[in-house]
Order: sequence, then C-alpha cells, then structure tokens
Amino acid sequence: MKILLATTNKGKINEIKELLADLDLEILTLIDDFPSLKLPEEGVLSFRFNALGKAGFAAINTGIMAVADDSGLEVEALVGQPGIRSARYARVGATDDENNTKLLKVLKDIPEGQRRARFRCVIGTAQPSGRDERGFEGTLYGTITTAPRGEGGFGYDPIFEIPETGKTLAEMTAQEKNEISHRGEALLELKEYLKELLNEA
Ligand code: ITT
Repeated sequence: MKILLATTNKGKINEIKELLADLDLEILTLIDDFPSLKLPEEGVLSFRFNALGKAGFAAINTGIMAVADDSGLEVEALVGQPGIRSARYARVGATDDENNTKLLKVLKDIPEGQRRARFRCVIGTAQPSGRDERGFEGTLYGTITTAPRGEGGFGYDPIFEIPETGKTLAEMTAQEKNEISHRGEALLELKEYLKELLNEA
C-alpha cells in the first residue's frame, strides 16, 4: 500500500516516517515524488479543517491516499496565539528562528509560572475517491522558556519545555519526543487505522 505525506515540512516528515517505519507501506512525499504539486494556502478555521483540506487536495490530485498534518502552538497568556498561524507568526514564509524570536519578545514580561502552552496536532487522511476522511488528534502541554535550548527537533522545539523533565523538546532525542508529543499521540491512532487498511488489502 502507498501513502503520500502531504507536507513540505521536513521536521514533520522525519517524525511521521520514524513512527510508521514498521508498517508494510511505501511512503511517498511531495518533496521527492510530486515536487510541482503546491498545497493550497491554509485557512484560519481549525487544525482539523486544514489537515483534511491538505490531505484531500493531495489525494485528489495524485490518485494516492494522502496523510497531512496541521499543527501549532497555543500559548495561554496569548489566548491561544499563534495557533493555526504558528508557521507564519513572524511573517509569511518565516524561518523557525524568526518565529521563536518573535514569541520570546512578545512574552518577555510574562513571568515564570504564567508561560503555559500546548502543542496541538491533527493528522488528516483522505482517499482519492474523496470518501472516508479521518482526523486523529494529539496535544502536548508544556511551558515557554526565556531563551532557546537544544539542537534537535524543529519549529518551536528549542523554546518549549516539558516541566517534568526540565528539557526542551530540542534537548530530547527524536524517540523521546515522539513518545510524548502531540504528533506521536495522533500518529498512534493513524497507525491503528493504517493497520486496519493493510489487513483489508
Ligand atoms: P505543511 O503545511 O507543509 O505541513 P507547515 O510548516 O506550514 O508545513 P503548519 O501550517 O501545520 O505546517 O504549521 C505548523 C507550525 O507549527 C510549524 O511550522 C512549526 O513551527 C510549529 N510546530 C508544529 N509541530 C511542531 C513540533 O512538533 N515542534 C515544534 N514546532 C512545531
């Protein structure tokens, strides 16, 4: 069975591939296999709506079952911002560094103890027929640091700390992050669904 990962974010691709590695799947990506297919601009309604939209667009345009991820960071002191705008928080096309720098600046007067945040992830799947869309969700709670730490992961990982461990996500191994993360949680459910499809095939 083939699936197409409808994302251009390499950090997401690495994490998704690692968690699905033990399934009997051929995993294609937009970057390697459909470089000219551009995902449509994202909406502002919800992670779920965006994830299903990206998966549906990719499946219909390629004829292959597609899996997409829409995710982001919700900061309590900012009433949920940057949320679904996480990728374009500093500007459209912002680098991870630019987004992290902007968030630390916006939060500079927020004291420790009031810097709670959560990552959310929705993994959407779609078939070329347009039928049988699914959405799988995950959440990870933590706090925003006052400076970046660590070299691993991607995105906001260097400024997102898991209080119980004292580490940012960027200070963890890929496996440690996948075991607790919003994406890891959503991917476990995706994996059960893919196993059902593989058994039916
Ligand atoms: P695609 O739409 O091509 O999948 P994208 O990077 O634009 O890629 P999103 O619109 O879902 O993806 O934006 C999610 C942003 O949220 C992403 O750019 C990161 O900055 C951040 N993010 C999501 N998951 C994260 C994680 O596990 N660790 C750190 N940052 C994360």
